[in-house]
Amino acid sequence: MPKHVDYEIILVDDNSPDGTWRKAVELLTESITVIRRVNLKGLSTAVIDGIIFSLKEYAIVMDADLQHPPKYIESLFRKAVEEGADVVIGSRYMKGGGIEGWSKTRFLISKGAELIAKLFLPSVRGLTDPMSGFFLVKTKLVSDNRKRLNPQGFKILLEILEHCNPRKVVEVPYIFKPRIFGKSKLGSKTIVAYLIHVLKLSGWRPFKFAAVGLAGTFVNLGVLLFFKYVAPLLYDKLFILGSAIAIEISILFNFFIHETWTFRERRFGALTHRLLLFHVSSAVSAITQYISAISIKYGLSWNPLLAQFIGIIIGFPANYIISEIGIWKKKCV
Ligand SMILES: Nc1nc2c(ncn2[C@@H]2O[C@H](COP(=O)(O)OP(=O)(O)O)[C@@H](O)[C@H]2O)c(=O)[nH]1
Ligand SMILES: [Mg+2]
Repeated sequence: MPKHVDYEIILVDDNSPDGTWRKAVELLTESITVIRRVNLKGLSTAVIDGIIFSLKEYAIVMDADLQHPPKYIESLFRKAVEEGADVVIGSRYMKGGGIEGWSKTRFLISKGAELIAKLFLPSVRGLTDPMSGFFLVKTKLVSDNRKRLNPQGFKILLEILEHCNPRKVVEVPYIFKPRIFGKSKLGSKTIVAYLIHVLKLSGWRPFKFAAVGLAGTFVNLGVLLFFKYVAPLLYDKLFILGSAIAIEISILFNFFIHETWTFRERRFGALTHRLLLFHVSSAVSAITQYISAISIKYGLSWNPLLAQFIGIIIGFPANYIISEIGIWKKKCV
């Protein structure tokens, strides 16, 4: 640490069977604290407990196995002071950063996880390494928002970014060192837990979106049935027009529900702009709905179920991805 900086080291150990806490206690000095937890396990709660224990202004979170080299502590700290940042992330993926000793598979898993986080969580989109475990945070930000945090799994930084509303987040590069002893905890269980964690952080938005899409399909069918019995002209002679109207009504219905429910806190910019883009994003679904309506009506060689199926397989992801990253892409504050 730079000489003038007042610091402490807090080690949070969950009663490791190898006796880590006992070894650490032997090293105790005034600036070292060892927290031994016997009833709780898990990296994320350990990180939060360590941060909240400290009365200092900033906390730097780092792995205990030196894969996060201590030599970068100074650059994290300096950046926080210079930029007045609430969070400074040690990034492996920005210029100057890197990873030593990872297999291709491990790299791909990490990148895939990052992509998923960026699709579902707008607060992490501008960052190069939101999955980092090496970061600085203002301790007050975490203690003030402790109730909103649901620390599970390994990715506590995502939780802090999404729930603590940091005003300024910046990154500095670092090189992640290879693991020397033992085995990584990363396995299929960790990956599934991660996916559930990100979905939860997103407020289960993809499921809400799918539910609205399903409701929209029923609206479409409902309008067609309405025409059949109440305005038969639009069903018999002018079916193409009738079907187009039914599709437009279902698009408007979906848009309205997304505006007021699915993406309620993300109505950023002009409504007309969002509405126009939503029509574009619905194009694939709309075309397949149109084909299936026509094939039901005229009994064409097109199987209406097949048309609907294609609509769901291609149309839904297109509709959803454009909505997430193009239409309701920002929280409006
Ligand atoms: N207190 C606590 N620390 C943990 C727990 N699981 C992992 N850690 C720490 O988290 C850091 C990262 O874990 P590690 O297995 O090295 O992950 P990897 O480097 O990404 O494979 C290490 O320093 C561990 O000591 C836990 O359940 N409790
Ligand atoms: Mg490690």
